[in-house]
Amino acid sequence: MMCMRDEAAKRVELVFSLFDANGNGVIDSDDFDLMTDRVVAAAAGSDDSAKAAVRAAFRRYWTTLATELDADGDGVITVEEFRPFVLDPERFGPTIAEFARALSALGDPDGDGLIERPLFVALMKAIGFEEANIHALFDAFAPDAADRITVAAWASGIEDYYAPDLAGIPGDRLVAARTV
Ligand SMILES: [Ca+2]
Ligand SMILES: [Ca+2]
Repeated sequence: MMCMRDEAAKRVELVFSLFDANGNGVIDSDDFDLMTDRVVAAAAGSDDSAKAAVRAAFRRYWTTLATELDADGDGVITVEEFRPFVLDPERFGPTIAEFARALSALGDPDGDGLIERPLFVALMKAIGFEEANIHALFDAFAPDAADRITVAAWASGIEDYYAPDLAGIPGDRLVAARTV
């Protein structure tokens, strides 16, 4: 049995609550359609291939959950099913790696490898994170003098967010100051 930190459980419980975009308490295909449309709408400056890549990554995220977890075929995933599965790097790591690459690329429409704060905030707000926590996360990625972070920093931050044994990482900022 692998070590699962409380912080890791809280991180993915937050993701679960945000991904339940239609608010019915479970994750379903409809949620991913809503979430994907919101994120793509926030990425207005990205080209079609970057938008297609993030759509494919969201679709893979959902189909991995549905294929691996929805044994009874009712089309919904509960938080009790979601939490241990997405925190299992053996089973979910490749899906998260693709998701991290595609999402972080949306932050860099001009392809210079750097992400400015306003676009980062817009994309993370589209997912549903709280604005103050998004700024805290951006700051934790150590932006440069021009207030930019690297695409690589965000991509690895997303992968770390799903690491069962990590705590005290930038991604914890998304949970820490939660007001609800
Ligand atoms: Ca739902
Ligand atoms: Ca850029």
